[in-house]
Amino acid sequence: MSLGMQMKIALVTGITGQDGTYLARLLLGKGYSVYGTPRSAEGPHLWRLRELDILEHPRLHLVPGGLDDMELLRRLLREISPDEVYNFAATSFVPVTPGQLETMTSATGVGPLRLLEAIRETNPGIKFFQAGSSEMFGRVDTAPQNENTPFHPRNPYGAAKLYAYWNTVIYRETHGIFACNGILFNHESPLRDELFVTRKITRAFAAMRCGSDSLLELGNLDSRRDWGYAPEYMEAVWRMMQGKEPDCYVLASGRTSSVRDFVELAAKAVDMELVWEGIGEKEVGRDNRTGTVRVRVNPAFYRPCERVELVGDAGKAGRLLDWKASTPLEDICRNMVEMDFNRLQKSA
Ligand code: NDP
Ligand code: GDR
Repeated sequence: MSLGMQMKIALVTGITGQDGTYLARLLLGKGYSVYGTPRSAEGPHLWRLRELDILEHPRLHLVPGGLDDMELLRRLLREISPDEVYNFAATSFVPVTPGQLETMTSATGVGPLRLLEAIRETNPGIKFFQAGSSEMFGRVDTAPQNENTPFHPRNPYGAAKLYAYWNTVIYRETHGIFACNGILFNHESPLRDELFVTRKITRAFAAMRCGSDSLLELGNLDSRRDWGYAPEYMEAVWRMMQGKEPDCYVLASGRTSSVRDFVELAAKAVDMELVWEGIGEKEVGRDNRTGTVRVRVNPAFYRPCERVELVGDAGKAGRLLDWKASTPLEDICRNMVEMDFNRLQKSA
């Protein structure tokens, strides 16, 4: 950093998650002081920060706290005095059980509103980023989807994200806050939680490569997603916050693949050729060389009202942020399998 240039300060909520960790690394690399609010300052959920080797970084500060305490948020903003706030904290797994409804709504929906209000009260000059989702589009009539596509969420998670999206717009238009919405399509990486389908798959195939005879059980194999690479999406998020005007951007790869395609890529990454047999709930994936069944369908993982196809048009991010998703899905998948393989080797 050149002399005389002031070091920027960022607050990242959800810093222990996939995106929070990659964004923290990116910001530290740019000379920021980064504050994160993990729900607790110790424990196994710090593994991502450890794996990227930034947990002990002298400019990374972890201040325990959630998004449900307004007083804490006000105090944090006053004490940290950030230039930029990035909100990634959320219950991010879409199928929410009845017991999680209140927590999900509070973290994913109301949390961002609390943050915006705390910003307005303490210093409306603080910039704000909200991590919105393609799940806000839900049922669509047109493809690909862009910033002008109407929203029609199909699950409470999508509705909670939409509530946060509108509050971000409201605080921008009504209170003049530099508040940006990202509409993020799926983005994956070796830091993805194992609940999500890509990591569930790469971990299973890495284990098979280590000699495990486990069977991978999945829901709808024909479900399609627009899958990109998480670190690239964080670069776009940062660029949004450096723009002249606050705005809303779709971040997407513009291509879709099925869960079945992703399984085949993971199998290929461990030099296995899978052959599919049977249909519907009876479908299985067999290792062509040994004849062993490696994948089978389990309806317990089916989702209600699954959208047929969401695919994003990131043309605006291309034009205004000079950004595009460029890592091929095959490379993302191979990278994830290899990291899972290395982790398993290490822990053995
Ligand atoms: P992760 O699930 O990996 O991370 C979520 C983060 O939120 C974790 O740090 C978690 O903390 C925190 N969190 C969870 N519940 C709460 C709560 N009740 N109160 C406070 N913090 C909480 O998600 P990603 O990194 O993948 O996603 C980041 C954000 O982007 C999320 O808001 C997600 O909804 C959104 N998004 C993600 C997409 C993707 O494809 N990855 C696509 C579109 C949107 P802890 O470690 O304590 O559990
Ligand atoms: P998604 O991600 O719901 O798109 O949300 P997930 O990886 O959970 O599901 C993707 C697709 O795979 C199908 N699927 C399975 N999914 C899981 N988790 N487990 C399975 O066994 C399985 N079998 C098939 C699902 O039906 C679905 O179609 C992610 C999250 O990061 C959200 O926070 C974010 O908002 C959206 O992406 C965009």
